[in-house]
Amino acid sequence: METALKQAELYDIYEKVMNGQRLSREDGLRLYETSHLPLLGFMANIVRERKNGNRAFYIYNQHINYSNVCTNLCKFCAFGKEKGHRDAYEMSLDDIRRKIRERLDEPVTEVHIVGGLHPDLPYQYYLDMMRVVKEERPEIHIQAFTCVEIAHLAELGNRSVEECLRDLAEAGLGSIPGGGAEVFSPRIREKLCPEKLPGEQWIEVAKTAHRMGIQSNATMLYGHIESLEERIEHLDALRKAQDETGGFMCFIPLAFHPKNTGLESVAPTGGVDDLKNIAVSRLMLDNFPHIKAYWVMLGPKIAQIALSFGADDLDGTVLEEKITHMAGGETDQGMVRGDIEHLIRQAGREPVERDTLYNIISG
Ligand code: V47
Repeated sequence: METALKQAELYDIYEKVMNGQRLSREDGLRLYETSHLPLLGFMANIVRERKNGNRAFYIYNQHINYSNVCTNLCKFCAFGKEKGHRDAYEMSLDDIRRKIRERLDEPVTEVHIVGGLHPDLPYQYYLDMMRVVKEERPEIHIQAFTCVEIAHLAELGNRSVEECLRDLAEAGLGSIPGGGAEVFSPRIREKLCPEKLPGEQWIEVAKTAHRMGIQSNATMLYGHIESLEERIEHLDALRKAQDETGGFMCFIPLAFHPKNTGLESVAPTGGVDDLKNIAVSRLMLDNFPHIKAYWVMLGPKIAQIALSFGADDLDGTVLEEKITHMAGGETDQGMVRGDIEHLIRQAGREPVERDTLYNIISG
C-alpha cells in the first residue's frame, strides 16, 4: 500500500493521516483530483475506524415535509413551489398530528421536519407544530428546521435567532438538521439560489444554536456547477466553525438530483464522485464525529460501499421523503430496520441503532 501511495503521490497526505495531522486545503484539492479511488478510500477508512471502529449507525426515524411553498425557489430544487401553484401544499397542525399518530406502533425515535420558506404561515404555527408532535409522542426527538428556515422564522416572529431558537426549544425542538447549506460560495449562491440565506449567515445560525446547547448537522450539495475549490472552501468553513463550537454532530454530502429542477441538463452524479465526497469530507472534517452516507440520495448500493470510504452512518428508515423523490430519486420511500441492518452486515460492519444525538439504543 505504501508503494502505491508513493506512486500516486499521496504519501505525504497518508503520513499526515497516520499522525493525526490536519490536512490543508491544497491536500483536500489533491484528494478530489486523484484518480486513485481505492487509496483515497483506504485513507478515509483509517480515520473512520479510528473515530467509530467497526460500527455503522442508523436511526429509526420519520420525515415530515410540512409545506413545499417556498419564496426562495432555488434552481436545484424540485420540491419548492410558489404559493398558489397547483402542486403547492401545506399541512395543517391536524395533518401533522395524524402523521405522528399513524406510526405510534413503531419504535420511531426521531422526527425530521423541514419545509420551504412559506411567506405567510404564522410564527405560532411552527411553535404549535413542535407542541403537537410532543403531545402525541412526548419522548420523540424533534430534529427540525434548517438554518435557513430558522433565520426565516426569526424574521417572521420579530425575534433574534437566539430568541427564536429559545422559543422553538421550549416548544420541543431538539436539534437542527443540516440542510440549506448547499455550497457556501457566493458565486454559486448568486447563480443558483440568490434569495437564499448567505453562507456566512447559515454558519452564524448554526454557531448560535451550538452556543445554546442545540446541536446540528451540516450538508453540502455537490454535483451541479460547483468547482472542486468551492467544495474545499465549503468544507474548510465548516471545519473552522466546528473548531469554535464543537456543535456539529454529522456531515452529509448530498448528491444532486437534476430531474424536474432548473438544472435538468446536468448529469446525475456518478459513483466515483459520490465516494470521493464521502472520503474527502471524512479526511478534511477531522473535527466532525460522523459522516453520513444518506442512502436516499446515494442509493443503498453506493451507501453500503461508502461505509468503507469514510462513512459511519446511513441515516435511517426515513419514510415519505419528498425532496429527493421530486427530483427524480429512484430509491424507496423508506427502509425497514431489517434491510438497513442487512446492508450494514453485508458491508462487514456492525449495525448500531442510535438516537439523534448518537446515544446507542441497541447493537
Ligand atoms: O436543504 C434540494 C438538498 C436538502 C435537491 O441533517 C437536494 O441529517 C439533491 O438536508 N438533489 C434537504 N439534494 C435534505 C437534507 C438532509 C437529508 C437527510 C439528513 C439530513 C440531516 C439532512 O436537500 C436541502 C438541499 O440542500 N436538495 N434539492 C436535489 N434536487
